Amino acid sequence: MKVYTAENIRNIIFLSHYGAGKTSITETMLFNSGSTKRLGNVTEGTTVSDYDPSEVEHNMSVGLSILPLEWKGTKINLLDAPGYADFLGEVKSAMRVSTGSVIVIDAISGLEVGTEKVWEYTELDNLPKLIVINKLDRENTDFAGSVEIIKTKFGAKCLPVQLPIGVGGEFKGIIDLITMRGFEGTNSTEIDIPESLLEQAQSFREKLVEAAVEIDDELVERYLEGGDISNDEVIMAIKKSTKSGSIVPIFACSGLHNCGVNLLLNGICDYLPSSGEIDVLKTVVSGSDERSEVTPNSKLVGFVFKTTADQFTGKISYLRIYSGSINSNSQVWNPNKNITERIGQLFTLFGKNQSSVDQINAGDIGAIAKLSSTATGDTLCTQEESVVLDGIVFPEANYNMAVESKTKTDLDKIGTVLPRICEEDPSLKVQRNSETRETIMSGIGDHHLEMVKERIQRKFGVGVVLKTPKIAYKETISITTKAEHKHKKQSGGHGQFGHVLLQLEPMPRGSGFEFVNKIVGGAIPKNYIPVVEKGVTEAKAAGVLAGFPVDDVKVTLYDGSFHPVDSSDIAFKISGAQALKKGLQLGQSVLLEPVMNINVIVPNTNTGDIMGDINTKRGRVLGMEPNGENSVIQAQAPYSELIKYAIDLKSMTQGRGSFNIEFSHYDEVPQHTSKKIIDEATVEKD
Ligand SMILES: Nc1nc2c(ncn2[C@@H]2O[C@H](COP(=O)(O)OP(=O)(O)OP(=O)(O)O)[C@@H](O)[C@H]2O)c(=O)[nH]1
Ligand SMILES: [Mg+2]
Repeated sequence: MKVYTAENIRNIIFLSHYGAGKTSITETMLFNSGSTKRLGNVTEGTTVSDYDPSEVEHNMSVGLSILPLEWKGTKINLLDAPGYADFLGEVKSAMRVSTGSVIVIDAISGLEVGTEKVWEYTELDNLPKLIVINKLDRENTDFAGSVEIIKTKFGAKCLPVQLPIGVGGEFKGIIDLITMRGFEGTNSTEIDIPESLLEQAQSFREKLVEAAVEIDDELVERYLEGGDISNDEVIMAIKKSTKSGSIVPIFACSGLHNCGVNLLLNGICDYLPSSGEIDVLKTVVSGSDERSEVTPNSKLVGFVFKTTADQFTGKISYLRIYSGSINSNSQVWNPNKNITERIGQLFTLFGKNQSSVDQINAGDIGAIAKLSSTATGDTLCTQEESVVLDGIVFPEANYNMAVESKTKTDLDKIGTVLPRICEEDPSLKVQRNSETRETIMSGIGDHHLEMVKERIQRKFGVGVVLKTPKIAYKETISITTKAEHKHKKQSGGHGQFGHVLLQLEPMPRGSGFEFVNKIVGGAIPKNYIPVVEKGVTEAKAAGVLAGFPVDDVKVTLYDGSFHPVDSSDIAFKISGAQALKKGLQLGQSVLLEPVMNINVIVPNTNTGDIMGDINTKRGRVLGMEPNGENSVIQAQAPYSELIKYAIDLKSMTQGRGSFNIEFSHYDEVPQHTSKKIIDEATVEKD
């Protein structure tokens, strides 16, 4: 591929609800542009983009693919991201480096939750966008009807720049509303507009031109005076409006049947900005809080937006260059890590294939092999002009599962594999829970973690099982009590003697466990006191109800006795432990459970259901704040009820809701729930 300057490079992300046809359209684009010689197919698992075995197996995209092609003197890096909500991390990575987006809408399913979501993301990021209504080859599609639905939802700024010729099986071509010409078949052979569609085309064109001229005072004036406006002027006006967000052009196509795809490529070149037109960056100057504007110049500014790792190729960092260029066998500065990175081999990417290159230039996307410390979200630049670009905001990883290796031999490997998997996927977190002694893997949803599990197996040959995480229950007492234990044995020779009296007091939640010595007058010799304490603290690791650790209890050693010959460390340790156990029995032990704070963001129409559901989860709604179309509900609920909340919320809101969660405090488990937990724990122990 020849070398392009930023003005002629477009990084275009394809976005949609899952299954709308992003991969099929991008595959057809690659074929039509001559990038591939064979047209692949999602259902057969033969596309360039869905190359990963998980993608082939499930017939869906899981990871982001970079698919460069050349079209009419422009290099377009197509960024095909997955539509399934669990893989939102990949979408966020790709959006961060895109200059424009194409939102794909399935002509049959129409607007879906995923469509609304990706629309919101592009609005938040001010990312210029086109819409394409896909699958127009399917029976019972209605382009004009779909346009009306889109306008109702997203506003009158969504305007067709095309009309389809024919419906369903008869869908044969496209009318371009700028040139008012028809284009038929795979090769877009130019034809006259069919007579039957002429009036409709004229009416749509009028609306389009009227909206487009708005961006330019001189054009509006001329338009109102009935003057001529050339096609190039209309295109320029639509382009400006698309960049500012005042128009979102709507296209028509069938990705699978290769109809309208070439015109969509033209549209990307005509209406979406290039890297050269959009790359002014607000960045943080390293070492200060100061933000400055960086315009592309000869100094390198690059951004790592994705990292992959496998045991054969090692680590690959996907990089977008904003300014200057990067060369193989050079050194660059990583201001996030404050280190110099050695650049070895550079690549361009094409799905799973990598081709070596010596240089990646401003505006373009490529990859670097084997960087030592650079992670996703880091900037690479020169040390002299060091700037830090904003990182990527990844979605909350709040669906948790405990991860264990399938076999003992894999146990050692898992410790090295999990950090590498996390490096590849910043929307995944792995943490050790010291209380339950489990490794907890947190992701966006169940599919996300299942895919991670598959990847660990396939890439690293390590079998893992995912389990519902254990809850870190605790035990405490409800009343102050006293307990005594005398450990006395006389079995010939040396005997054993230890005798302690303890007072156990309940303490406020969150106080922890305290041991106090109040022995006066040598009832127990000084050297045995630490041993009693040891016995008590060891015994508190497993309470009497169900073996959970004891907390929020103050234990006072206030009396005891000893034997001048038979007393020993072990005898006092046993006495301490046993006295504590008796005290816990007498102190009316209860279970404590972790309670979480959650903030749930849901559409206003869902708030009633969500609050009702929180109540059934033994939760408490603390407040609700409306925020536009959504509301934020603040609540508290026991963690045990929230383990699958990511999935519950998804089904209650059809995927529109989101939430964050954090530990708040421990609280007493109600009687009936407590009995269930104790029974289960006893069964597990047996
Ligand atoms: N009839 C028809 N089917 C299509 C068209 N485009 C895609 N499909 C089918 O729709 C299904 C999903 O297509 P994909 O291209 O995988 O959609 P996607 O948006 O990439 O899906 P995700 O990556 O999972 O979000 C596949 O079975 C395709 O064959 C089209 O234009 N017409
Ligand atoms: Mg796909």
